[in-house]
Amino acid sequence: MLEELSLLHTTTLQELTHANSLDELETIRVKTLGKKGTLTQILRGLGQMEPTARSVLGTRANLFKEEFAAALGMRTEQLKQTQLAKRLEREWLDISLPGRPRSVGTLHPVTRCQNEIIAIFTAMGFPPASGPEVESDWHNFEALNIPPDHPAREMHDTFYLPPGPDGNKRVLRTHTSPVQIRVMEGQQPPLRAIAPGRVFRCDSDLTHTPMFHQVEGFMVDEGVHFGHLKGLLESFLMHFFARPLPVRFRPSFFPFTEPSAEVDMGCLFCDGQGCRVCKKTGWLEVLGCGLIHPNVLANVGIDRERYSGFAFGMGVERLAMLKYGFGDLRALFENDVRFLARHG
Ligand code: 2U9
Repeated sequence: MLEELSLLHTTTLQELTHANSLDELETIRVKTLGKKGTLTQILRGLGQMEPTARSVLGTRANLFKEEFAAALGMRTEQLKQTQLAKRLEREWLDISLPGRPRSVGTLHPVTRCQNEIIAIFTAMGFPPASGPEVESDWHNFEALNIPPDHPAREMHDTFYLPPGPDGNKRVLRTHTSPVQIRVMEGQQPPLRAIAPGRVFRCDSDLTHTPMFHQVEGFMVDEGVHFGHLKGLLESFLMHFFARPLPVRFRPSFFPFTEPSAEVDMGCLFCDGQGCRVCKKTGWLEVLGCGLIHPNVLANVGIDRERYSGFAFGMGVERLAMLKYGFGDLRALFENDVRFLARHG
């Protein structure tokens, strides 16, 4: 029996040393100390033995039991450590790596420009007004001193629509001027407003799109003159392009203003020296303006003898192209997110 115990002692401790998993350790524990385990049976058999042999074998068997428990504990701890080390190796994470940025949407460059224009004029006392995109012939043409046979109606290349329920002619507005007619029809001077929004012209080539954005504006009061208009527009351009700029007014013609002018500013790309963008002139055309034609004031029931006013208009796409420095109008309508993110 002593030899059996000695052999069991040697093999069991060897098995513990060579075991490579916690499952294997459990198998060895059950095999040795489980209900029917080898050592359990030896310990159980002690009762039937005669006292001297029992004492010798009992002492040895109990020593083995303690040794086994200690060795099992140690090996369990070793294997747990190894397992943890392997897991850490497998699951390591470099927390110093930069995170993956989320792509965030931006405003369309035209919207952004329009918002900036609105902010500048609002700060100068011209709040935004809005009106319908489908307009009556009266608001889009007649009231603005553009009679039925006037060549400006062809110049505008209008999208004509079938008449409305009231039988009146309808068009997609060719400018935002009708918004200002509606403001004037509803109130008496002093009046100030801007009209930002989409306009439509039956025109499509490299420099024209059938839909584009305008911001127009006007003021009507006693004693309003061209000097007020010049001061306002010069101030607007310097705020919008965020730099001092030479500005000049050239005589022009619009049916709804008299006198009328086109506004040029010093070329941003060559500082007025002459380049491809300004076609060697040193100037860029950016606005149209004038004093409101007395016929227009009379059309909306404003006393043309007592009051005078000015009005101006600009194309937002054109201003966006100049501000962000890109040459192709189509970039604004292709919706390539790389372009939009750069200028958004
Ligand atoms: C009322 C009376 C007069 C608005 C004006 C312009 C001159 C002008 C163009 C700029 C580039 C149109 O987008 S564009 O093609 N606009 O040159 N607009 S005066 O005059 C008005 C408006 C409303 C009642």
